[in-house]
Amino acid sequence: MFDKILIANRGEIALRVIRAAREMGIRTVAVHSTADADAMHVRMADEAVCIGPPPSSESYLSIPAIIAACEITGAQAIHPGYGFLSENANFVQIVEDHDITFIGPTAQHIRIMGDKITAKETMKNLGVPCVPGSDGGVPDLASARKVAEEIGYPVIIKATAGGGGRGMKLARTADEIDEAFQTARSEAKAAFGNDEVYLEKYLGAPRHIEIQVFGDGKGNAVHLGERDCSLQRRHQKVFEEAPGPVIDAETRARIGKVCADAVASIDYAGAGTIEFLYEGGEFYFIEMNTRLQVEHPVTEAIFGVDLVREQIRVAEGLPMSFTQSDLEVNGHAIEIRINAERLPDFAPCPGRISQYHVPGGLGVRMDSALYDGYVIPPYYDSLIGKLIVHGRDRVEALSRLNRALGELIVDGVDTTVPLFHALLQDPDILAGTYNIHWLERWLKENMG
Ligand code: MV4
Repeated sequence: MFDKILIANRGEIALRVIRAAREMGIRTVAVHSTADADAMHVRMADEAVCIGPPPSSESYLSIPAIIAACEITGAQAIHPGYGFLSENANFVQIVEDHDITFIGPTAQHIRIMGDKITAKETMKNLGVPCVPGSDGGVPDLASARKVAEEIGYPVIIKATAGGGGRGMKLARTADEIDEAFQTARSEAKAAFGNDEVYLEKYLGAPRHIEIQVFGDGKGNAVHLGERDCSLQRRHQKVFEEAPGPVIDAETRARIGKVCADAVASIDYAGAGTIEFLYEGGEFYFIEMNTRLQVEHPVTEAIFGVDLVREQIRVAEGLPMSFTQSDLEVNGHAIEIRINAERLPDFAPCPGRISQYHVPGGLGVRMDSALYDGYVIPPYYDSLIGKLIVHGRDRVEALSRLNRALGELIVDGVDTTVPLFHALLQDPDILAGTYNIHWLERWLKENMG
């Protein structure tokens, strides 16, 4: 059993991990940059270690500084949260070489899923349905043309080292393939130092549906249904919900089992998310994330589980505290991401919080590291809070969200809260009839 863990992160996710650890009787070590000396995660942890100057590259991404903080405090394990070092296989390797436990999957699993071609090949071999496309990498223009003709236009060219929307190029017709291929290659080389690309059929109007999986690292795994995260702006999620408005119980059980069986068969450990595009009633695998995700609370709400607690248990070598048959969907949950950004352009808006009031009541959860007088530093991402609501059904969740938003006060900086007041008036949001392009179009028409 761990008696002390270090959290290699900041903000709301650091608090999320501290809370789970404390409920398990585990002491916590916060790490922070000099810009975060007054941050809530530093105050809430049992101990704190300053690991460097404000830029992430010299603090939250500094592997030597984080390992040293572990050694100094005697922390036996590291929880990486999301972002930063959470999907860095080299970091995991170094952590393990220092006899520290990484709370998450193995370096090898992170490496496999980090290379998008290898991830897709692995998933395909495990029976997960994938987007039609090239078998592996596309080495040259002649191959790109050939594959595109075979699968039919439009096609999308993606960098194997990309992911999350980085390094993609669309070719609508054969006229566009040469330029798309060359640009994709050279941009991939510049951005990732790896010019390997692959090709897929371009799906025109899918939804983004992701399946939450969880493994014990010993061949057992479960799924915790899906989240619909189609509402995105520039590949940043804005609004997420579970269950998906268009996924029924039978579909959930079927794709969920495919995903759980796949990760069980590779002895996957901890939380994972298998991302799909969903169009015409079919699932098409695109990527797997090997971390706890920002939007995990909607899954926690409808299944009544604590995913961070389970991550820590599995890292300790314990079994998960539930099996598939224990897991049943209860109601509907929605999360909105509140960013310190100025509308309509979403420009980051750091500064001092002059007044902060958190909504409460039945079915309301606010995950945030804000407090009255807190100064949001300009160095990190602009997520300042997640408001999560849970209701018996989608209609109740939506009215609860509307009610909770009315109670929320975040003064002193501009936030994306007004966007959600507006979205909650929209018939498509109320009906759940949206896809991955809906939000960008809505923003152009309503805030453009
Ligand atoms: C696609 C696609 C259409 N067809 N792949 C963007 C993020 C990355 N995870 C995958 N992405 C896409 N891949 C095929 N074959 C459209 C997107 C896409 C997208 C996906 C999910 C959520 C929002 C999106 C916005 C634009 C494009």
